[in-house]
Amino acid sequence: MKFVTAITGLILFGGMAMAKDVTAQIKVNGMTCGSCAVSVKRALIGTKGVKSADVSVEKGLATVVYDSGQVKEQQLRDAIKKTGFQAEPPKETR
Ligand SMILES: [Cu+2]
Repeated sequence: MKFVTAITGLILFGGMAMAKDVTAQIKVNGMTCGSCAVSVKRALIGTKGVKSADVSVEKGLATVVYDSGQVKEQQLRDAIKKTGFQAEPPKETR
């Protein structure tokens, strides 16, 4: 029984290492009211791998929690761009 428990533990741990939740803060330009934020939020939540999205019009910022094993930050920016708003490129690109 101890052996089985050890194997199960390894499988669970391995799965967790592959699917990593990442929080990204993406600057979004062009939002003017609450419904702008809602459309950005909907686009993000509708993207595969996104766990949650919080969009602030005041800050012009989208805070997205996503599974890095399923979706990349670039795809989140593309989803934002499809709604007609501008997602600023990440600052740390050098
Ligand atoms: Cu609006």
